[in-house]
Amino acid sequence: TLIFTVEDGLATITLNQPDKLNAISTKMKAEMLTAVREAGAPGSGVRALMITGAGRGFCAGADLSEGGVGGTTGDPGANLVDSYHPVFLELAHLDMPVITAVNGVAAGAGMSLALTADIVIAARSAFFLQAFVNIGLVPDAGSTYLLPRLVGEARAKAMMMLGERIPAEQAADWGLIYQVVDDAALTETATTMAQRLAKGPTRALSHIRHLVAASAGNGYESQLQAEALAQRAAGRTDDSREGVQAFLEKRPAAFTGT
Ligand code: LHQ
Repeated sequence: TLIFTVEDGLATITLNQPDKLNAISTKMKAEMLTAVREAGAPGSGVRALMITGAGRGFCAGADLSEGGVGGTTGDPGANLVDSYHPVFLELAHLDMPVITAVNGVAAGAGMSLALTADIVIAARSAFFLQAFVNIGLVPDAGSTYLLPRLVGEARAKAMMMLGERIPAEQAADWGLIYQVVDDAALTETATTMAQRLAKGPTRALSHIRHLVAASAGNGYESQLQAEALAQRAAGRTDDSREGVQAFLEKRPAAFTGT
């Protein structure tokens, strides 16, 4: 239900249930967990992860054709805790940059998945949908955490309560995502950006994503402290030495991720 490839330090997960707009089936959740773990495993050589979808959708959220949203136990809460949260937490804990290339609809938990990325790029025809309320449910898989932080409570609550499609351009205007590109340019633009990140100073990029994630729960002083700790670690990397040396020698830096 997904395609996982690794090339030159870039791992790509392509959700692959196009006839269901890549709705998240039980099998897909298990495969996602395996793929994300493989990407993040020490010694994997992976330095960036890109997630995209096959066909005309990115991800339509929970697979509603599997007999409701309760998963194997019939309890949606347990379904989330048992099989969604491990995937989303594994993604959040990855020590590398994550990009989502949103090629079409990102709905429900599929929208939550899109927003787990550090950088979200969408095709012009894509749209974002807090689909949950349309089936009498509440936003999950991190949407109530991420969405208000990205667009503010007014827009977040309107999206969550009205369950309306938000076109990619509007999402970019709101600051929900980073960039919109023409449909035909999505794969190349996102892949080029992800390849660039895969050749970046991986330790620094990892600290950046974790610092920004931590900032939501930290006060100013604690965050200054967190920055100092991360800078101490980043400043001791080969990539930091290389970056400074390359600057002084007026040449591009050759980062190795160490
Ligand atoms: C689908 C789905 C789908 C199966 C389209 N499942 N087949 C909640 C509770 C607890 C634990 C787990 O997690 C969650 C999280 C959630 O994500 S809840 C929200 C679940 N998602 C939705 O409610 C979205 C349902 N889908 C839609 O509203 C529409 O399909 C969207 C807006 C995504 C796309 O609309 P269209 O572009 O008009 O396409 P379509 O509706 O014609 O869909 C195309 C096909 O994909 C169709 O199958 P068919 O055999 O008729 O061609 C759909 O049945 C299928 N599909 N979403 N989630």
